[in-house]
Amino acid sequence: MTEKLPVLVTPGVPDNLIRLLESDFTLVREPGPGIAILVTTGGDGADAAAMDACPDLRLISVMAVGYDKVDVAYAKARGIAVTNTPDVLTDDVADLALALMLSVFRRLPAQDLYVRQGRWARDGNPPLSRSLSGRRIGILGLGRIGRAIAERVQPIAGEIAYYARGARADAPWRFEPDPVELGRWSDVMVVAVAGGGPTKGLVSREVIGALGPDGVLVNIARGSVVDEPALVEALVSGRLGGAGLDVFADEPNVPEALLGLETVVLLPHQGSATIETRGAMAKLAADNVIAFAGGGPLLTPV
Ligand code: 8YV
Repeated sequence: MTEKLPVLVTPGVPDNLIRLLESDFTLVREPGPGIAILVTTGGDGADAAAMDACPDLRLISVMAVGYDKVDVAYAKARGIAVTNTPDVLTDDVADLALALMLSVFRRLPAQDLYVRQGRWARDGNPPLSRSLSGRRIGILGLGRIGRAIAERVQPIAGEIAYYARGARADAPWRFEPDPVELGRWSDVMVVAVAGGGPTKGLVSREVIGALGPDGVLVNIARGSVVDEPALVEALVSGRLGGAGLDVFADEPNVPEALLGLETVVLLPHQGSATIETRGAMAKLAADNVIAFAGGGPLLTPV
């Protein structure tokens, strides 16, 4: 009987992915020689030290579309392939971006609490909220997820514009090469760029200021893309009208000053967190491992 290949799995790897691998591979939790495959998540990643702890590493399979916590340059220098799980989560993440826009403008969490606390019967109708329909929507990043968000919001938006590293010839929306100008133009800015060094702090204090007291920021990408201290200051002072945040700079820690703001909707990184999508992500991450072990082409190399 051929010996099962060892696969190093990081602590964040969920049970559904473990179950897909455990019958064909020997899953291990400690690094060491002889381990050619590492399975990780977007949150766990794999840095140079993790790769060096496995001198025989040849594949890193990431169960996430965002691989900003994987040192890809070091992996490539070491001849280690990296795969992620794009496409299978696009719809859920884009759905949640729309849900966050509606939640902030219509104050859905505060309205729900108003009813649950008996205040409707005691105090009458709550304060009016604001319309999302007809607004100017700025999409920061027009990759698969940014494009899916634009397509979802188009039927209700007034106008859509986007920022990207370059204009997209097939995009029917206005291209704005300056994130600050996009912020100035937008009623809502949706952050949809990939995380990592090139986009760190892209939503700067200046961009936040340009969005202004009637502007709303929605972030379903990575906390690292936003100057979080500047965001908190602007929300607390009212210099930014509101925010819908699914990601944060130091998850699971959320700035204390945000917890009491009714202008902010806070989610615990739920973009892809549905039974259906996490199942599809786990299968794709496992299929990359199985393809590698079988000597075949990888399904989704980065
Ligand atoms: C992951 C995500 O679940 O795919 C991504 O990039 O952000 C989520 O789908 C998250 O990275 C947790 O590992």
